[in-house]
Amino acid sequence: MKRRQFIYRLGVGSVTAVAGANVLQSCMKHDMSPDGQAYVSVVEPPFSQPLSIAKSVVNPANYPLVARQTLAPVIKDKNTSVLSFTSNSIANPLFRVDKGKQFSAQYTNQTGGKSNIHWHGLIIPAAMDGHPEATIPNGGSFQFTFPVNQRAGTYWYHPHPHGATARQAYMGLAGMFIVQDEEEQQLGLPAGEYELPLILSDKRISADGALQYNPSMEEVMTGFMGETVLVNGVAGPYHEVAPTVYRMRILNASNARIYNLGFGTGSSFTLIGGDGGLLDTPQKVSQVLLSPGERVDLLVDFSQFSQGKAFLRSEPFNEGGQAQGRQAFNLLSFGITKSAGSGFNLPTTLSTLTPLPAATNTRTFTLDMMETMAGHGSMGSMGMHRINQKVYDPARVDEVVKKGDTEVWVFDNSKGDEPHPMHLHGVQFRVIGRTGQRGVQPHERGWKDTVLVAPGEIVKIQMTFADHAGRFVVHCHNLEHEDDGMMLQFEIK
Ligand SMILES: [Cu+2]
Repeated sequence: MKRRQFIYRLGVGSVTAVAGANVLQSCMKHDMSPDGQAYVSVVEPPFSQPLSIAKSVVNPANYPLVARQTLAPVIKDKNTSVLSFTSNSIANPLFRVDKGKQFSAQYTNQTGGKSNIHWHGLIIPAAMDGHPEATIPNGGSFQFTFPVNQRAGTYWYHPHPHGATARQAYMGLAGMFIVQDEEEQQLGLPAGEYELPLILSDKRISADGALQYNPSMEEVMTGFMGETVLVNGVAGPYHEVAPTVYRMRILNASNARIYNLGFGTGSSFTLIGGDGGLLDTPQKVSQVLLSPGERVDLLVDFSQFSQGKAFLRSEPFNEGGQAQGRQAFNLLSFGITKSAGSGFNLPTTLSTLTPLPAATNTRTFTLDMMETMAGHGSMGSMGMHRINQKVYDPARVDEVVKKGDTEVWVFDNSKGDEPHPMHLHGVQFRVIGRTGQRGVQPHERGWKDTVLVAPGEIVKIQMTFADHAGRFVVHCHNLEHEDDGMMLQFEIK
């Protein structure tokens, strides 16, 4: 069902409940573009704040991970009330764990509500995964302990309590989790000051510096976007570099905003990894589309820019439905002011991608808005976003998968008009097909845990459920869609 049809049905009087009237009012108050879409344009701040790089915590043991309320200097000369794992900052700890090591953290919840942590992309036991029902009450603690036994890659962590994930992640609770292994270390990729972990998230910030999170019903449909894009928790960051090759690990930790990343007209960069680590071979590109939850690992050579400056940017794109992709904007300013360090020679081969066994089962997941208003008494928790016409129900297991089986899962968004970045817990998958013009993208050649299914597309993924039995979830990583119930449970048995 198309969104405009949906709004129309609301408007013609099918909604009579009081809550529905309020919802409709908030809908009408919201600024809509001429085609009826909610879109929040990005406003570029002056790029004058130093880029903050999170401090690495290597192979942590019993790391005290306290999710708390604190004040952070998100925009210049203002203190913003945020949720964070760090005092007075939303630059959260960057965990670096060697493959084969045990990770442990003593988590304490001081958020004010129930919360937990999902270790996005990590293949760990179900009890450690941060299932949406496995929450810790405010004031409570939980010992996260799990072995890290997967290939090197850029993973991340964020809260996952059903219904509050979007607000808690938006308020600042997200960090990067890097797995390192020998295969990757042998490549001698740029490291130290030549490696930049970058977390992108957009916020709505009022003049007094307060973070706003108050999605209207229209924004539950599109996802909540802010006018200010933060990089590592700072608006308008500036960083000095040398005219040489840098490695950037970029995480889109935004609730709903998609970025079409690049460095401007005529420039190029090299993709070396995606969600689940290194690609097989380097991919030279000029843009990469990164939806919420996805990561990309790239090399950029600053010697290609002759003006002594460059920007990490987002370019216009067509895969965001009608609601986004119109605007180009800068994210991070680079001054190419330092003297060049040693050069870096890119290898022709990065990694070997083990082929998957043949699939023995195919499941199709149809992504759509609700088909009918019937049966929805409560407009406040109506769950408009559906997978196979179902809204998330913690009491219901939607799919049962046999441990060790290889399956193809099909995400069918052919009738939808919203982009849905689909994420599976508990496994890494391969993208084996996408209908339409785009096909499988260069950054999707390797292992993935989140894949953008744009409006009109059908995307096929394949994976082996090899590692851990238990209950996991598959959901949209547009966090407003997720909290709205666009999530199903699967059990590996
Ligand atoms: Cu979605």
